[in-house]
Amino acid sequence: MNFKEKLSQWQVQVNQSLKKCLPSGDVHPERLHQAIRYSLDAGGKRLRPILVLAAHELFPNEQNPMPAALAVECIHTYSLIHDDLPAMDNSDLRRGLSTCHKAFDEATAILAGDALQPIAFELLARGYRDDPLLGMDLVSILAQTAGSQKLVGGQMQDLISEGKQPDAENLYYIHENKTAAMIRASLEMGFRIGGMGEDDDRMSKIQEAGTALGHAFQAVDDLLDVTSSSEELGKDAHHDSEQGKVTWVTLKGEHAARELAADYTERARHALEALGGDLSFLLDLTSYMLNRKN
Ligand code: GRG
Repeated sequence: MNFKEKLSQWQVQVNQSLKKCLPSGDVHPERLHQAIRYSLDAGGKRLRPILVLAAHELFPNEQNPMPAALAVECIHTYSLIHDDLPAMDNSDLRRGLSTCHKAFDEATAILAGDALQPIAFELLARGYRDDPLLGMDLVSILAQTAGSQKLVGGQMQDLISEGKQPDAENLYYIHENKTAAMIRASLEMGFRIGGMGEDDDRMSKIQEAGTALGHAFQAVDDLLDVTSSSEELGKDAHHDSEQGKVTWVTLKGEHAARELAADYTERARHALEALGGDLSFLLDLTSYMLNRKN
C-alpha cells in the first residue's frame, strides 16, 4: 500500500471508530450530541490520530492504539470548537462548514467542547483497562498536554498577545504549547502503546521529532493563512492578520517562514531516522504535512 492509500485507510478507520464510540445525535440531550457529532463528522485531516497509529506501528505490539487515537482527536476537536468562539478567535468557518457556535449557538458549542474532554479520558480508561499502568500513563500525557501549561496555556498566551509588539520568544512559546505539544503527545502516546516507553533514548528522539513537526506544522499554518482562500482552507483565511496576531509571516516574512517550515521538517526527519523501525510512512507524513494545502 502506498502512502496516500494508507493515509486514507487510516482516516476512514478513525472516522468509523469515532462514529461507533460516541453517542449518536438521537441520545438525550439530542442537541448537545448533535453538536458534538457535527464538529467531529465535519472531518478534518485526522493528523493527530494518524500520528498515534503511525508511531505505534514503528514497533507494533498486540495493544490497540485506536482508543488513544480517538482520545487525541476528541481533545483536538474540542480545542477547535472553543477556539472558534466569539470570545476567542471568532471564526465562522471550520472544516469546510459553519463553526459549531454558528450552526448551533454559543452555549451549545461551549458545552460540546466541554463534553469532548471527559469523553477523551473515558476512551483511555476504557480502552486500556487490561493494562492499567499504560492507561494511567496515557491519561497523564494527554491531561498534561491539554492543560494549563500546554494547550490551554498556549491559547491564553496567544489571546493576550494579540496586537502586541512582535516577539520571537513569545511566538515560540505560543506555538510550542498551542500546537506542538499535541503533535508531540500523539507520537509519544503511540510509541508508549507500542511498549517503547522504557526506552529513554528512543523516547527522547520521538519527542524531539514531535516538537519539530509541531513547529513546522504551525509555520505552514501561518503561511496558508496568507496564501490560501477560505474555500481552499475550509476555515477563515487571512484571519491572523485581521486578529492582529503575530505569526512567523508577520514577524519574518513569507520566505523566512517557508524556510523555517522546511528546516523544522528536516529536524523532525533527522530525529525520526534515529529511531529505527519501518519509517517510510512517518517520513512521507512529514512531507505531506509540509506540503499540505489546508
Ligand atoms: C481553545 C484550549 C483551546 C485551544 C485552541 C487548536 C487551537 C488551540 C487553536 C486553533 C487555531 C490554530 C490555527 C491553531 C494552531 C494550528 C492548528 C491546531 C490548526 C488546526 O489543526 P488541523 O489543521 O485541523 O490539523 P483539522 O481540521 O484538519 O483537524
